[in-house]
Amino acid sequence: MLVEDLLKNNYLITAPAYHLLQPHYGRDFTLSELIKFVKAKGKFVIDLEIAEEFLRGKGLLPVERPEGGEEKPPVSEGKGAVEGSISTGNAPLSAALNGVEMGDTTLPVEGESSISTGDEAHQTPVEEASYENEADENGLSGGDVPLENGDEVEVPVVYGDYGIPITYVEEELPSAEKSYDVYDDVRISPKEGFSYRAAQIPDDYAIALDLTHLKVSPPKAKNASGKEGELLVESYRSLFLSRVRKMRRILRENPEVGGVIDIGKLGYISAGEQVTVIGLVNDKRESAKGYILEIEDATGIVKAFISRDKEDAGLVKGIMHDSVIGVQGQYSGRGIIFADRIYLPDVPKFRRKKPPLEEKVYAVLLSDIHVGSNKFCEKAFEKFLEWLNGNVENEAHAELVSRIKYLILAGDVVDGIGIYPGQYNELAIPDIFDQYEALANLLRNVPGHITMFIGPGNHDAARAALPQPGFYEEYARPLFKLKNAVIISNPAVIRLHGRDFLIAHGRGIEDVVTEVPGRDHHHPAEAMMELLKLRHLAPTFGEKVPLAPDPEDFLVIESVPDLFQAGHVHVLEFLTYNGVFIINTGTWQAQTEFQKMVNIVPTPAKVPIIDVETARLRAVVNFDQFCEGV
Ligand code: D5M
Ligand code: FE
Ligand code: ZN
Repeated sequence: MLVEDLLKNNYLITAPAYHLLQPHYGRDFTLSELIKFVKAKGKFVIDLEIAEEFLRGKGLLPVERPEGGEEKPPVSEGKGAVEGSISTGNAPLSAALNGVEMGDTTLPVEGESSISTGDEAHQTPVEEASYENEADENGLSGGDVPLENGDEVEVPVVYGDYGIPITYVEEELPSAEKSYDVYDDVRISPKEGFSYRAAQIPDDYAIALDLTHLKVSPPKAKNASGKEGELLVESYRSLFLSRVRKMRRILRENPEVGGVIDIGKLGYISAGEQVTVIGLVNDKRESAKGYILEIEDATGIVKAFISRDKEDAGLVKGIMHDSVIGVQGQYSGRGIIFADRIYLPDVPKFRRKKPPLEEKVYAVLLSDIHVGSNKFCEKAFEKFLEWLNGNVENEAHAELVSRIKYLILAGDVVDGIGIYPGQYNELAIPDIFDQYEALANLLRNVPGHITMFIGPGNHDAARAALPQPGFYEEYARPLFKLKNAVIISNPAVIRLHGRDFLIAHGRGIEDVVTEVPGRDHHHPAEAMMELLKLRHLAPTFGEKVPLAPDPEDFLVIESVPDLFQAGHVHVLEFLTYNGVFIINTGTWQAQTEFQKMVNIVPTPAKVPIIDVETARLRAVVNFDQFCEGV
């Protein structure tokens, strides 16, 4: 059946086109011939015009169409098919492609992601069958629908793929056809004679933090005795206990932190004694004279007061809800500690230098490509690919390109479907499969000696809650098939030639800018520095960033990285904090309507190049002159 075969390949056909083509299908032309023809036209809806052109090309139709000679469906004597109506069964195309979610926000179910693919259209043939029956039973042959009270009203009639009339009472189908480019004709190969030094240098990478095999099934809703929610609460409890345990280990590396006791043992302490506790910050409040923090560990809860005149009171503003800190002070004997010191987990001020490398190698760090968005800077990205292939202006650029050995993509690699209100209107590629196909078509032009590391973000087909173990393979298959790509989790730690690169998409930044005074999304590297001080990628529970109820907290920054990369905010910014190079790598998407509304001003199409040896910035190459809307 032509319709089904086309649907399987994600092509739609209008009723008139169907009636024209079907009699010839399998006899005079094959499916792949038709698809090739339509694909070359950049269309995904086969309408009468395309069908005629196709048949004419095969000599199956007279060259000129007779005046008014439109094919009518042979099925009924009713009105002709509504031209331009797209056959998607009872699901209007806009609904089939639009009102969709990208996975659950908090509790995804294993193997059951609710990502729209436009697949709703695949139901058509089955539903058509039932229309056929209904149509027969009701004796519908035209546009007159008998109502119960005997009145008759005129309603528009649309013919389904099988020529069966379908009565649409409500929504008109969009008549505009959509067509889009998935970059399958973008083919760039290394410039002849260009010599890549990096191709001679052996690969040296390991994924030091890899969550791609993390099991993503959430705890069951009910426990053995049928009680709802208990297992979930238990999971979160073990997540936070894991967080406290890991942070204790980190804090104990600080020689200033000593004599830590469990909060539950404070009862044995006499008033006036010095104590140190480590725990989650449940609550943070300002009082007339200072700040009151509520601290919780596995054994109990205690309040800590720090007076505004203490030096460490300045640290309070950077303490986010549910982060873990240490507090040292005098125990009052009545459930309160008068704090002298506050310890953030933080990173040590100085780091031991790593042994030098024999040769310079570079890594390109990117994020938020947003392929599929109509604001994706495709031209700039293609220019960047050409540059990677040795089309450079001068020797300085040639040196950069020649030594690039790694390319890291930190999430939001495609724009996804149904991510924010009104996104559909800003999609150039309204299909998640095609978005990944398009991305892979671009990335296959990255020279083979460059290893790509690709991780997910909140726009990707992946678990929405953090951490994100990777992409759902069934949607992002083209990425998995790229020969020189390694799929990484969000977060991940990539060890390049002995240097640790912590890679995260960076949603935690959202909570920093809402919770920490003085931080905003125009300065994402500063917000990342706050996360690094707290040694956590997204500490706050229950605000903007959904955290998965995994039994272990993988968002703790357990070992001090040499470099910390995130994206998400779409603004390129970098700084060095206590020897860690922090960089937000911007985007390849020009400002969207939504971002205009919330005053986010992106800095698209900038390519930061990292010297792996020093884990510092070597250069930023700018392609934004090729990005429209900047
Ligand atoms: O995020 C792109 C930018 O938009 C980033 O700065 C976060 C911001 N953003 C994303 N969602 C929201 C909501 N709901 N409110 C305010 N700001 C938001 P991206 O992940 O690429 O959409
Ligand atoms: Fe993004
Ligand atoms: Zn994002």
